Amino acid sequence: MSIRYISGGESHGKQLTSILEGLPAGLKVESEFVNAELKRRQSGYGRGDRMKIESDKVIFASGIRFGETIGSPITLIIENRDWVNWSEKMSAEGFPYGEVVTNARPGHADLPGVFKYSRADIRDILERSSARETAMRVAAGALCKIFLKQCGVEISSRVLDEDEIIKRIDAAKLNGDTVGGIFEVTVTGAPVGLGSHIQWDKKLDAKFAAAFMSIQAVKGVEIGDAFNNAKKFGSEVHDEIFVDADKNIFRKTNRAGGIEGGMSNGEPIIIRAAMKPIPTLMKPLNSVDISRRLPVTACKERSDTCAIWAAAVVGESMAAIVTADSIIEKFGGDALCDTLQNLKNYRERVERFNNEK
Ligand code: EPS
Repeated sequence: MSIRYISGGESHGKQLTSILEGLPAGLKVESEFVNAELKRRQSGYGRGDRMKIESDKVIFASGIRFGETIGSPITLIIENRDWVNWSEKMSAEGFPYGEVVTNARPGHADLPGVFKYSRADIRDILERSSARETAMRVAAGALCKIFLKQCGVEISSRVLDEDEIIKRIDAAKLNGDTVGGIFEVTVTGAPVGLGSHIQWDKKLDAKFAAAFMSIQAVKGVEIGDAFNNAKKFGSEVHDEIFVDADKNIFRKTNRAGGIEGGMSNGEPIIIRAAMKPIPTLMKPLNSVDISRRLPVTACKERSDTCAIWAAAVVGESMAAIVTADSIIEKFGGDALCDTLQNLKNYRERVERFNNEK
């Protein structure tokens, strides 16, 4: 990996912290853009009361001087406003305080987590499995987006069947239930040839799939119309290749979603992800109390009814991290001027190849 991103922080802990390493020196960055992206993640229909408490703002704690990256690891901090209500229950020192969570939620990390980490309090698991940490992915992704813009690459997203989902959220709220959905992220302007066919771990689609699957509650990922294409004939699926009067090679369709053979092919890259309904239900499902080993209903943590619009913004951020990583891997990432010059040379070389008479 050319870009390394790692984060720490519990949902109701003091703060989220992350280190983003690998962005070139000389990139002009502003906290306003990062904060605007953080705000986008916090909105969307079906979010819970927590989002009324939080108003996420980034703090740059290293790697940036006078508004420019300097090539060293970038440390990012987002403070949790809700910490004031949790400082005793989540204290790093002292004795256990507050109620122990023992009712596991079906579909959540709760049960496998307590087995794996040998914890008596499910809170020790749910605090980190929470989607709160995705705020930091968005901050890191925003910096990658700023870099990508310099490279002529833009990232956007949309939620599929929005009207239908909104109706389902209204019904779910009344029933104490939750709703999932599908979102789509599009990467435009990426040069042909990011990723590679030569090895499993170099394939660009594999990198996107892993990055998207790592988003909380995402259970399916497709590139282009993958699941639909699987039901069709090859002749209906593959994007035919044509040549125009000037001998330029082109295509009329993009059913492959911009990736062939594990490489970007110059078309927009389209990634879709299916999010299951959030496992925290206000009308909880049957479960077991892990301490008393008795049948109970699952715990009711304050939660969202649906977070699909937030997930779409997180998806954009993961796509930004993967795309920036692939660009830096191919074109270098010490000084921005070198990266951009290398990218320009490559784009020109590809253009000449395409125009070869
Ligand atoms: C979450 C539960 C809710 C969400 C939270 C993720 O938080 P709380 O338990 O404090 O009400 O609001 O999402 C965020 C805090 C966020 O920033 O996205 C969960 O259980 O995953």
